[in-house]
Amino acid sequence: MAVKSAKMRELLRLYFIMGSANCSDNPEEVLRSAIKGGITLFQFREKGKGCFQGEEKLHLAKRLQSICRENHIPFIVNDDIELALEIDADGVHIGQEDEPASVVRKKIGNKILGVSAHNLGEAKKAIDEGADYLGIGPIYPTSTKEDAKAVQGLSFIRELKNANINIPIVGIGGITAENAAPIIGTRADGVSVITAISQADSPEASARMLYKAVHIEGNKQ
Ligand code: 3NM
Repeated sequence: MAVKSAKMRELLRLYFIMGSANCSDNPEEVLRSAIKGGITLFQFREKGKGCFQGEEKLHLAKRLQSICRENHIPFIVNDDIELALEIDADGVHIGQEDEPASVVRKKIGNKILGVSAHNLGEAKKAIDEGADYLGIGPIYPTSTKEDAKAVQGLSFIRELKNANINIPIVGIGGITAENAAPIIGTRADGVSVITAISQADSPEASARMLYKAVHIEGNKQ
């Protein structure tokens, strides 16, 4: 673990994930707008149809990273450890198909390490191998991730809590301001969102509504 859990929990509150394929508008404008609306963490996830590769990907990453830096929002890179190291990102997020978390932890030192987990075995392994937080999903149906697993609702978050697993966790998949509250109600630390912000007419307004939804629910606890 590289970050104190309390700090990690705060950062996970409203975690915006995006790459060029998720935006109909200019990604830099979308990110600036989302930051104004209150996102707490950002992940660069350059995947999907027509996504950038090589130099183009590197340039977009650097532009988005500098917007995050200006606004003190930590910048996480999805999957691409080499890119994260090259631009000195604040962390990486990996799935189960990527290199083992233990190998990634060695490569990135004390940067933030997030791991997607879908069952107790994967969760325990990720924790043992040095994850700072777990991504849990898909909570609701999503069409953003082509190879998403079956929708799990809140059942796996409850299972983790019942097993006394207390690593910071964030829900993902089909989350909007309307359906975010139950996830926080299950004591997840936050929500991660692509479409509800990246495709909104106003990313700022959408982020603000999500921020309110998670805070109102969080304050009840
Ligand atoms: N990971 P949206 S679901 C990137 O289940 C990702 O691990 C998932 O996008 C998982 O907010 C997902 O548009 C897509 O539904 C989330």
